[in-house]
Amino acid sequence: MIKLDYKLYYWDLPFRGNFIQLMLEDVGAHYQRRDASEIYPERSLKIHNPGMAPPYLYECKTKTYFAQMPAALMHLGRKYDYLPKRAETHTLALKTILDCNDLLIEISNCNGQVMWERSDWEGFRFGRLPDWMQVFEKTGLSHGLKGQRGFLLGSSISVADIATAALFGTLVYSFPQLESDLREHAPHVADLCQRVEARPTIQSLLEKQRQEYGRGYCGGQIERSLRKMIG
Ligand SMILES: N[C@@H](CCC(=O)N[C@@H](CS)C(=O)NCC(=O)O)C(=O)O
Repeated sequence: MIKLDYKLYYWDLPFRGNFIQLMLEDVGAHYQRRDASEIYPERSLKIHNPGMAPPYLYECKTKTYFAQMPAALMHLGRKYDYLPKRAETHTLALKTILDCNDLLIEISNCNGQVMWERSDWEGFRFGRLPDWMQVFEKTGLSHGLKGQRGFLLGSSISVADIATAALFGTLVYSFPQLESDLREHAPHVADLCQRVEARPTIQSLLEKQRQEYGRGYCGGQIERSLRKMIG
């Protein structure tokens, strides 16, 4: 029997869980995906290193849990050498993951606390969303993305590329109407997401997931509200 390296606790949806899962796939870790309800909410305060909400990453060797998606991804980045070496780009890797998480909060209207209204959605889609896309595009262009080559922060893959693909690759798969927005405002990032999604283990995971979850994104009423706006 293969010894497990990690367990990832999340829901049957890509949203925040895929940031960690794409990374686990790309580094070839042995892991299981488990339902978030095994921890959340009853055990959230009882685990070692308690955390408020899924995703939770459990590291088998150290019997340690990590909540907060950016923290879990940085932990894996350090362990598997997926962090840029220079101080600036190392910090930008964390900044990119935090940008992704901010954008998830914005898209889901504060993790689903408020449903989208038409005027707010249009302000977001035609204002902040293009600005966010350009933040990633400009970061890539000044650090390593070129034509069909390169990565967001240099010549080798880092956690920033995994996070960028988990963000925009998932978004445009779940909402194909947003693909032209990404192409218009961040063409190199759109290509980068395709290249990351085509990496062999990531590709086979995504094929399986997409058969299983369809175009599901963050679930619940907030996904219905998003679909009403975009559709
Ligand atoms: N900042 C946290 C946010 C976690 C979060 O909002 N998780 C969602 C699923 S993506 C959830 O289940 N929230 C329930 C809650 O906050 O009680 C992270 O980045 O991991």
